[in-house]
Amino acid sequence: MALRTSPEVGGMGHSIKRKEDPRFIRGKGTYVDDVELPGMLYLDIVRSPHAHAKIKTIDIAKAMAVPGVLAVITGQDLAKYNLHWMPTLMSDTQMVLPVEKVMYQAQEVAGVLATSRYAAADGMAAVEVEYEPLPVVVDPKKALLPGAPVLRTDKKDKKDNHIWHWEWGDKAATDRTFAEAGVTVKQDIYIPRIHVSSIETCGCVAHFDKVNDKLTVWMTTQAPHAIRTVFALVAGHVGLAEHKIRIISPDIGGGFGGKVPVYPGYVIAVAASVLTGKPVKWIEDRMENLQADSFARDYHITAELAAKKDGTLTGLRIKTLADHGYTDAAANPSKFPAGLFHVCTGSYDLKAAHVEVDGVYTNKPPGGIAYRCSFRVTEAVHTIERMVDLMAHQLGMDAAEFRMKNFVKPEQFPYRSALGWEYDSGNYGAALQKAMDRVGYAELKREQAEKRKRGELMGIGISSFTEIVGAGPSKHFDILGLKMFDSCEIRIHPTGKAIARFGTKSQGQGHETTYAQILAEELGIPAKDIQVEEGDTDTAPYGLGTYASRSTPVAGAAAAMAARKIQDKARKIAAHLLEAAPEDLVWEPGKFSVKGAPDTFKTIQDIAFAAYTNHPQGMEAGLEAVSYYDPPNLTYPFGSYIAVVDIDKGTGEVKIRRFVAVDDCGNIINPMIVEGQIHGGLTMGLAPALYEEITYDEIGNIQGGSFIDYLVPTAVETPNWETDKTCTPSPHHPLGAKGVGESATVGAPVAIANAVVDALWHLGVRHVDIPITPPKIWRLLRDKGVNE
Ligand code: MCN
Ligand code: CUN
Repeated sequence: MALRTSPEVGGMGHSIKRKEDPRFIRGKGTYVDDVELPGMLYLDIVRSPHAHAKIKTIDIAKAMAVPGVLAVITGQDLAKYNLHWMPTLMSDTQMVLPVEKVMYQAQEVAGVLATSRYAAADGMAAVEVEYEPLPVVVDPKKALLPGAPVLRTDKKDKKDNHIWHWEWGDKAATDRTFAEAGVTVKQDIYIPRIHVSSIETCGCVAHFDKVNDKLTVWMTTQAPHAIRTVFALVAGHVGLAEHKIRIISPDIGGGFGGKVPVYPGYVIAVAASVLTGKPVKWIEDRMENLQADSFARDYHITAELAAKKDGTLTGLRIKTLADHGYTDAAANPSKFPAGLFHVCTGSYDLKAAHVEVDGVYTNKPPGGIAYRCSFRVTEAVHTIERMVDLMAHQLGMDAAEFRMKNFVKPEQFPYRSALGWEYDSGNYGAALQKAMDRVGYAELKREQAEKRKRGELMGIGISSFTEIVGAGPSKHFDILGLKMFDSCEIRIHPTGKAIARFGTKSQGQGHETTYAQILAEELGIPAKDIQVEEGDTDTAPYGLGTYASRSTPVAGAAAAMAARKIQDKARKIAAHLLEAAPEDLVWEPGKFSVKGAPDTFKTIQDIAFAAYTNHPQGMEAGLEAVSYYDPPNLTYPFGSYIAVVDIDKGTGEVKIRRFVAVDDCGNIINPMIVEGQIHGGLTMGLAPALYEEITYDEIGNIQGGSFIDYLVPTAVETPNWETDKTCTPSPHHPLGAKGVGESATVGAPVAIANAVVDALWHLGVRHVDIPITPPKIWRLLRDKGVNE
């Protein structure tokens, strides 16, 4: 993309430094825990040691005797106001605090309110709860067997643990592709439970001002407006109306999807503040965050892929069990209980496909949030890229050549996938070719063949993923009925400086910089003169928030549209000032000049001043605009990643020697920020590929509930990422941009998994589930007789 603005203006394409960083790197950010209010109380939470148990008694006497402890809040207390249950984003129900039984280990059992954080913790430890253990259901397959204990006894008519069945696609046509196929492959794939590990845990400060009847909540949320509406809907009956609720998301230390849901802690803090009239702070500790907040993935997939003998792919069939824990609290668009999993035909031109997913209850914390992933696209990409690789190897074809043969071709865009998505634009072959050139693909293949002769284990793995971001068009996308538009409101001040407010909320992505750059591009006002604000529901226009890489596709588009409204008005003011007809003016970023007389012009700053001092009679004063943007389609960024791995035969350790990532997110606003997004995303993709997993033992004890055994990669484990890009603009986005915040996390794990299988294929290995740990590979090698 050619640059249209100077570095001083800093429009699109300039790697200007992040405006928020001077604050962050000096430790001067304001996070929730930095909020201190006079008379503030502290909340700590008693949690269950059992995965499934009746609560017989809760004895608070000893806790109340702890100096500083003011109250212990139980489910019984909340039940008086009918606040002991709350709705989830998927219209299921979730306990705020239990009355009868607990459903997973680390579930909230009671809240302890005290005058200091320490007193709250001591009080928490002194609450005595007597439990009666109940049979625990951990395995979703067993949960569906007849005779399995029914978990949701709160639901009157529920006789099993099945939540929903969902299917999509043409079953008959898909079955036909399999009946007529020359080759088919079938594979069970488990995508394990993982958890985001943001630097900042979740928390809030709730302050109910009894004088003004107004509730203000500073909270770690990615979606402040939606949360305000949910609070109003849930607590309307106790007098909390929406105009009396103000949600403020201050600086956030990483969201990654984990800060989309409403957690019981927030609600208990709000209830405590409403009851006491005092501000109440609740901040999770690291283990609470890891053990009790919503989880991601946990998909048990069986996939089948069909092709002709010549290697032309034809059909895809998938059956999946989705482990949702004890409640379906997934953060998906309402219409799609399995998120956007049905983008699983990926980058390939398939004739037909059919997907089935069944949601299941187990005694685990709620699952189904998207860990840096647009609603299950990671699961979809992992499945199709694993299957395509399997098919290529099965046919004895080169994995890159096989992909090239089956890609949706550039001339097919806009392309309607077998499962009904309309991909906006793409050039998959170009991205893969670039990655192959960069990594030296042919040379690596030769090296691999030689090493194999010597008994060394080396693998090359490809992932040519298609992402789907920017939810979404109101026709299909809503959350609890709220359409997934987003917004931007711009006010230009008389001196030509501006403030712009958005319905999204940055958690580290750099919105203060990149939104200002969009406006600089559209208006020619330097990015440094534009203040960007998000996250305060009293001031920002309504929007659905930041997740699923939707900020650029949706709110970024709103910014462009609002700026164009301003430009329209500015043209009229300029015409008035220049005594010319509006249509005789030419715009270039920052000024209007008279056609044919480029020296006769007015700058946007002149125009802004005139909007308040000398506007045309009959025109309203001021220079501001708002846009609520309903995207006509999603955006489909894509990329090709190539991982080169060496496997240590003695230890089973996988070493990533090279990793080349070619990404395409259309036109780029800030190349440095995009590069940072991809670097971070790749490391977050490495994490589940090799390290991160949460499992449970047979009685529901969490394994991996602390950083001792939940392995988050550090700089030491992280290879040198080699990044590159292609640029295929989105045809429908006003700036030609696509989202990019999650691409790398979506695309990376399966490149590594494919590389490992490639290294072991000649030994008869067809698949390895992630995380690919040394013991897993060591055992495989032992079974194949490679080591002793
Ligand atoms: N960008 C750009 N040009 C493009 C696309 C994006 O310059 N063509 C810039 C954007 O302007 C923005 C950043 O890249 O500054 C990410 O933009 P986008 O892809 O629109 O994603 P969002 O801003 O909506 O961010 C959400 C995405 C998600 S869903 C997760 S999860 C994630 C991610 O961003 N969480 C993050 N990246 C994160 N980065 C940080 N530091 N912290 C998180 O919690
Ligand atoms: Cu999908 S994790 Mo991000 O959508 O906040």
